Amino acid sequence: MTPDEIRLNPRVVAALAVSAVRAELARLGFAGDVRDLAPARRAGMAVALENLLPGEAFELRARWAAEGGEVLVGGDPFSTARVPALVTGTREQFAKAGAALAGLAAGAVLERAAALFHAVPPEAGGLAWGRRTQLMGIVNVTPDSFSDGGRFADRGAAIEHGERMAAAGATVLDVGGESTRPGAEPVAEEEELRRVLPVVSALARGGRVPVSIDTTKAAVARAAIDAGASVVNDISGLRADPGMAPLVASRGVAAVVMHIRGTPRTMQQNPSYRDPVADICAWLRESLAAAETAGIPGDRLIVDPGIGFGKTLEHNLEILARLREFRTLGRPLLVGVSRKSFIGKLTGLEAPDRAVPSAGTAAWCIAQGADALRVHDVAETEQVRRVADAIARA
Ligand code: HH2
Repeated sequence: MTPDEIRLNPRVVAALAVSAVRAELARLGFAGDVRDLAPARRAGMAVALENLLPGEAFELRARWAAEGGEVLVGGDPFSTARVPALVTGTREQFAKAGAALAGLAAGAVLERAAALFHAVPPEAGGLAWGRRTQLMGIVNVTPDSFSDGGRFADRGAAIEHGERMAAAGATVLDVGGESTRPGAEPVAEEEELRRVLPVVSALARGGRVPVSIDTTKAAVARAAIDAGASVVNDISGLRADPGMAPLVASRGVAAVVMHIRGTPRTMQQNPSYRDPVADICAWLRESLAAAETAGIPGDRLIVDPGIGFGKTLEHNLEILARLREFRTLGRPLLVGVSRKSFIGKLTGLEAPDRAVPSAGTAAWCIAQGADALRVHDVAETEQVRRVADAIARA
C-alpha cells in the first residue's frame, strides 16, 4: 500500500467541530456513537482515513498508541474489506509523528496527516501567517538578475517598484542586491550594501508592509535590519556566513531558510538526489536545528525548498508535485516559482513573459499548502491568490 492509496479527508482535518466529525463518522460507516468523539475532543485533532486493510488499521493503531494518540477503527475489522479509521491526537503528536514513524506504511500516512496539520506561528516577521497566503514582492536592485536584471538597478526605480507592489497586494517586500542566477559571480559586500540599503530604508520607512533582505552576508543583513528590515531571506539556509544565525537570533527578526545544493556558481552542475523531497526535507531539518541551537526561536523560521537552486527540471517538478510534504517541517512554507527557468523550459517563454504561467503555478502551490509565494508579478498573482485562497479555505 502506498500513501497515495489512502484518502485523507481534509474536511475532517480542518474542522474539528464535533458536528462535522460526527457527520464524517457516519459517512465513513462508523457506528455513529457520540462516545467515539471523546478522544478527538480531548486531543484536539482528528484525521479520517479511508481504504485501509484491517491489518493496516490495527498496525496504525499500535504505532500511533506508542506516540500517545488513539485510532478508532470503523467498519468490520474481521472482514477483508477496507475499513476507515479516525486518528486522533494533539498538534504536537501529529507534528512529531512523521519523523518518529518514517519509513512505515503507517508512518507515511501519519506524515501526511502531520503535513495537513502543521501549526503556523502567528507573527514571524510581522506577517499574519495562516490567515492567507502571503505575497513576497521581489525588488532586485541588481544589473544582472535572470528575470528583470537592470530594470530596477537604479534606487529610485527600485523604491517606486516596491511601493507599487505593496499597493498591488504584496504583504512583504524582498530586497536583494546580488543575483543568484546559475553561474552568477559573487558581489562584494560594499557594493551589495550600496545597492540595497537606501532601498530597504525607504521601503521600511514607508511602512506599508514588512521588508525582507535577500542576502547571504551577515554584514549586509545587519545593516538592513538597522535600516528597518524584519526578515532575513538567506538562500544558503543560514549556512554561508557563520555570523548569520547569531545575528538573526540577537536581533529578533524572522529568517527564511532556503535549500540550495552547492553555490549559485556551482549549483546546476549535475545536481542529483536519492529522493529530492526527502533529501531536501532532511537538509532543511538540519538547518532548522542549527538555527535553533544558535538561539533563533522556531517560530521565527520559514522554510523554502529553493526551486531552481541545484535542481533539474524533473527535480523542480517533483518538489512542486509533493510540495505538501514540506509542511511536515512544521514551519511556514515559502516557495519561489516566479518566472523561473523550469517555466521557460515548459513554455518556451522568455523570463519577462512568464507572468501567466507563474501565476498559474502559484495557484498550484496554494492548493498544495504554501504559506507564502515570492513573486515578480504581484498584481497578476494577487488576482489568482484571491481565488485560490478562497477555494483552499472553503
Ligand atoms: N529565488 C531567487 C532569489 N532568492 N529566495 C527565496 N527564499 N526563494 C527563492 O526561490 C529565491 C530567492 C531567484 O530569483 P530572482 O531574485 O528573481 O533572481 P536573481 O537571483 O537572479 O536576482
